[in-house]
This record gives sequence, structure tokens and C-alpha cells, in this order.
Amino acid sequence: MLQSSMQRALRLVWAEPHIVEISNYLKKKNNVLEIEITNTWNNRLVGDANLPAEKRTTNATTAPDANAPLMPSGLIGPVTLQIEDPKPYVQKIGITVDKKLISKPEKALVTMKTLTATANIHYTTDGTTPTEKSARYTQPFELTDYTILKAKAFGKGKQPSDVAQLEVEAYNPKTNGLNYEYYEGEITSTTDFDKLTPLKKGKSTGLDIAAIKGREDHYGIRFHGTITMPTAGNYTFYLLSDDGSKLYIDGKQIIDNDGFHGEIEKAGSVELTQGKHSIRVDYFDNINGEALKLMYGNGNNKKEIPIRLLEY
Ligand SMILES: [Ca+2]
Ligand SMILES: [Ca+2]
Repeated sequence: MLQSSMQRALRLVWAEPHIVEISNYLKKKNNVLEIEITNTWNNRLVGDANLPAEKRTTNATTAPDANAPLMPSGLIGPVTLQIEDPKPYVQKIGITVDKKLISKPEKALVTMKTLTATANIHYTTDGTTPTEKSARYTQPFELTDYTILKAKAFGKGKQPSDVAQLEVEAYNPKTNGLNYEYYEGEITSTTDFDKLTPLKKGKSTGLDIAAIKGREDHYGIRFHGTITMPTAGNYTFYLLSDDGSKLYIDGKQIIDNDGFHGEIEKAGSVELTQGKHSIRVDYFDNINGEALKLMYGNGNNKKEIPIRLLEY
């Protein structure tokens, strides 16, 4: 006899196979399963034959006598809990792309794959979670602009895969990037720029000092343009440089990482509205190594500023 923790008798089993389905009786935690074993009715009759008539609980017309041997009884084997496998998951999707940064009008070729051969992959390009109603992936396709790809695979009799995600960056080289002025001299602070005349001016894809510098040491670059904030919020900027640098947004100094030093990162926060803001980064290298990197974050994320947000 099996009993659940609610003290409900589940079933009496006395013939093979000794299996009881208990799924419908289980609650989430702390189930107590008790198994009570009774003796065989043959042994009961032998036992009763040894008792005075008024104490017997059985009444049989033919019964073994009091000296008949008892039959083996009790738990006849180990008790096991059989747990069926839950529905298997569709294998996760691999998304690959031939380029993660598109310089328009370049295109990126996207390929998706799951090892569950019978599953269908569905995807979105607007950041929403894919459903079986989303576009179905049938063959590699091209992207022409910034895209957040999300894909999920669905298979018959299986649970859908996890969502796979990939971000492809894109920028227009005609409009995205920063203007620069390039200086040379014995520079030990970005304030020295005011005393110098730029040797050249131009447009740069981001803060690309290697593409601009005319010599290994003793030069400075002023980058400027606009940055478009996708949403309003409190943004933290992180400016890393060797040697000195400063960040200005809307004409206001946000980070002072100026001076003659090796690679150092400094941070500064600012409340920004959605839309365009002027941005300026002053940077110089005195001697030895050089480095310049600007990252930003809103909350816990910290990433490089996408070029598509910067304009000349
Ligand atoms: Ca150098
Ligand atoms: Ca240096």
C-alpha cells in the first residue's frame, strides 16, 4: 500500500508489475512517500488456524492447517523512483556573420544553424523575442544596417531552444565619425593645443590615433563632432589614455585624464537628454607608448561607443 504525505492511500498493488503512478499526487516540496507491506493472505489463514475461533479474522471453508509452512512474504525487491525525462530541448542556435561592423554600403552575411535537424529557426531584427510567427530562417541572408538579431528554434515534441543573440554594427562613412585637428610639439598637457597651430585637419572613424599621427611621439589630436544618445539617462564615460586626455560634452568638461602619464582610465558621469550632443576629446602623446579609448555605459554595461552614434 502506498501513501502520500497527505495520507492519501494511492493504490494497493499485489500483482506484477508493482508500479504505481504518483505524478498526480506530488506537490512541489517535501513529499513523504510511505510504503506499507502486508503479509500474504495464505500466511493470515495459517496464523488464524493457530488462534481460538473467536479471535480469527478470516473465515474460509478450506484453509491450511496450523502447522502449514508460511510462504515467503514482505518487500520482494528494491523500491525505485522512476523519473521520466522531461521533453528534450532543441539544440541552441549558432549565429555567424562575416562582418560585425558594416561600413555602408557594405553588407553582412548572416548564417544560422542548430544541430537539431528537424527544428525550424525563427528570428527577429527589432530586438523582440522570436516566436513561431516570426520570420523563418531558410538560407543565409544579408544585413545592410545596424541590427540586433535574435533567433529561437522550435521542434515538434521538444521545448524551444534558448534565444541566440548577435548585434551587427553599421555606420555611414560619409556622416559617421569625428573631425580632428592634429598638432605636433613638446606637449605635456592638452591645454598646450591653444598655443599651437594644427598641422592638418580631417575626418576620422572614431578615435583612431594610429591613422592620424605623423610621428611616434610629441603630438596631439583634438577630436570633435556630435554624439546621439539613443535614450535619455545618466551616462558614465570612461576615457583611457597614454598620455593625457580630456572629454567634453556640450562644452562641459566631463573627464580630466590630462598630464604626462602611462595608460590610465578615468570616468565621469553626466545626465543627457535623448538626441544629439556636442562631443570633444583632446589627446596627446609625449613619449613612449600611446593609447586612447572612450567607452560608455548606462547602468552596469560598459562598451565602446558605436561609430553610428558619432557624426562629423
Ligand atoms: Ca609614442
Ligand atoms: Ca606616451
